[in-house]
Amino acid sequence: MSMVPGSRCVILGGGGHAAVVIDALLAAGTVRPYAVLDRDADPAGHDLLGVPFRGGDELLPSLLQEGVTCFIVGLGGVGDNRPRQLLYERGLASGLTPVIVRHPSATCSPSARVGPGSLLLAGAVVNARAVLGVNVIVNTGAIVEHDCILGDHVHVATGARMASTVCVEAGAHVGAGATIRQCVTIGEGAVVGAGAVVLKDVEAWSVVVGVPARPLSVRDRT
Ligand code: JB2
Repeated sequence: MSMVPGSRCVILGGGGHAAVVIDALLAAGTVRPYAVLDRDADPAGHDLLGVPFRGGDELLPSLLQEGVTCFIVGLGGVGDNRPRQLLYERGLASGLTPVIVRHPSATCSPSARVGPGSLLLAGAVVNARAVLGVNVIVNTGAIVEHDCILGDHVHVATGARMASTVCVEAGAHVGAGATIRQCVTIGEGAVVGAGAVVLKDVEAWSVVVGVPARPLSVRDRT
């Protein structure tokens, strides 16, 4: 989704991941990071990399009045992508447009499709014909090879690598430095532990760890 350069953008969440997102936005020089909303922030006079904290998500309507037109989910997390999904839905419900963020050092094939609100952070690679849903994170230095399909709200963490034609279903998390063999499916809501090497399909809502990856536990879906 292309935005008018300089459009005022609010970042939802104000921790470490949000700082990385603001860096990427400033480097890309497209939309303008205008305000940060954070559940726990003390808004008085504080900022994140020069972007002022304003308060909690209940301020979204008043930011619209100030001319904010777009949003980015700045919440990251390790494992559970449901809080990110809820924030994305909150941003949409407020009438704002989700922005695609692409750090200038990220490589994205012209034949790839990237959904609204997705983030391609520094050094990420998204190769030919890959398809990314909405609110996906391809974090720093992660590689999504050709013909991979990533569902909505998936997070591919720092340095993870997926060979070609991998399918990662909605809400799943691929941990930092993990490697996924070609043609493997990672089921909905599943978590792949950091550094795991996944050689076969992973059941939905399960957690796998190790080399080669083996089931560790089953997640609560609620
Ligand atoms: O519903 C929310 C909400 N829930 C938590 N709305 C808003 N607006 N903000 C929310 N937050 C805020 O997100 C918390 O109050 C906190 O300030 C921030 C999360 O910051 P933290 O640094 O704990 O996590 P992160 O999500 O920025 O980063 C995690 O994920 C990254 C991918 C960490 O694990 C990082 O190490 C990791 N690189």
